[in-house]
Amino acid sequence: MALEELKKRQDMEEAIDLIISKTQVTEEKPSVITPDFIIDFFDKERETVVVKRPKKRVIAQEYESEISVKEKGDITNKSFSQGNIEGFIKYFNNRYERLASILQDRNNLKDSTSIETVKSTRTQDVKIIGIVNEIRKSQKGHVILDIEDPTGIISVLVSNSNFELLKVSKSIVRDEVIGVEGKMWNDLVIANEIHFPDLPISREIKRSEVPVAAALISDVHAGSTKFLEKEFLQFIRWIGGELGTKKQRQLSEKVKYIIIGGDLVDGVGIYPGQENELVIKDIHEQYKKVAEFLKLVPEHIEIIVMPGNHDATRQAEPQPAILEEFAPLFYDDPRIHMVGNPCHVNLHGVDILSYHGRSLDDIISTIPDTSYSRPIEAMLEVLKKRHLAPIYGGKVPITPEGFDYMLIEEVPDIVHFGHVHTVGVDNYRGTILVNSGTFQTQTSFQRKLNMRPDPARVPIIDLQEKSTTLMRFIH
Ligand code: D5M
Ligand code: FE
Ligand code: ZN
Repeated sequence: MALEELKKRQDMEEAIDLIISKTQVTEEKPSVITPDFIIDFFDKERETVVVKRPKKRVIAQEYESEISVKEKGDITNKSFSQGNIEGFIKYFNNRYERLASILQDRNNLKDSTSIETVKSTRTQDVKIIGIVNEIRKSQKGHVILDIEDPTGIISVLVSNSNFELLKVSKSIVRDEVIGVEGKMWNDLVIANEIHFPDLPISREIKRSEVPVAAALISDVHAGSTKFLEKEFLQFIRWIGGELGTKKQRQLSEKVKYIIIGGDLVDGVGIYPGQENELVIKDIHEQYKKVAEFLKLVPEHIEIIVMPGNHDATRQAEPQPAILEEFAPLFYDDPRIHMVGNPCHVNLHGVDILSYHGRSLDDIISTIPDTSYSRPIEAMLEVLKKRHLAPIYGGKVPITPEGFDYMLIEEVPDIVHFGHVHTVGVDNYRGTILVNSGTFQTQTSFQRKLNMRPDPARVPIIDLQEKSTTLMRFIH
């Protein structure tokens, strides 16, 4: 009667072959082939077939990618720096003109005048816009700012009795562009108000029309002994829909983009004694390691790769994309987009400004009340100044290009930084601020500085809902 059961199968010969081949390797091979055995066998086969069926399409696969990198904001393949005094002057003129024009758009600075006019006409009320040349404190506790525009330089005094303005003046840094309202007193301007270019108070919120999300990461530091390889793989597996609660998997289905904000690898020769903290001592091999991980990311996801200070490209900012000779596998993969630092990427109509964030070291060491443990506060300062690296000649090496790439001219919908290895998410005047943390645990250097990284946490931004979820891949 087993034969009757077999005959019911569409292709009897194939069915027999299948039974023979499969039963040879199992322990269930019965001495007599019964009808029940055949029914049972094909039931089990069916279960196996279900598992082998191609994975169901996820949400992000249903939509075409919409990605554009703003050419004008990316230094890759076009550094014109003259590296001389003229280049330097051109750079600061460009910075001044573009930031002054943002400040002039504000109602209270529309009628600002040049510093030369202030000096020559000796009017009582003064409104000026200038670059902060120097900041000093007088013996009596007044703050004195030397402000310069293309026509001249003037000293602005913030009185020791004006507590509110003194507080504001604490966040002023050298080389930024500010607006000042005040009154003349001898050769000094006594400041009443100080204005930063800042973001507009309100504007239209831009969203994607389709339900897609972006995962923002940075500071992977592959090659380092402190690289959290297991946790990074968990992240990749979550992206692939293999891990997480139902809700977390639903979110992973929307992920269509991964932006990597620099420090993909630990590099070599970045700091003294680094060789003792490297498991992979060849930078090509370090990039190969990252490429192997990225190969596991589902095909429909686009990956944007920006350099940081540990990556293989010039150190001075703006940085061109990671060089092909060090990371050829990245250039071979059509869904990997190699961009410079900083870069402006538009995804489904949403503007994202990504910057590695090295200037945060200068901001945190200069502005009181900013710290490595709360990166958003330092990022806010940068945003209000509408400049990613306002302090020239600090820890961040800046190449004086004729065009200031570090200026935040258009208001971004999302600002993505890394570098400080701590995570932060916030919203300021309609702009989402993210620091994407790291996949590296504390290094010996960071231990000496008492810097505590917050590793293996990844902000995911739903570009349609404009909401952020902070995933954790570490216990
Ligand atoms: O930097 C990660 C963080 O650690 C960042 O906030 C700077 C700090 N850091 C690391 N190395 C140094 C040195 N040598 N000097 C000053 N600050 C440092 P990352 O660039 O990711 O290593
Ligand atoms: Fe880093
Ligand atoms: Zn860094």
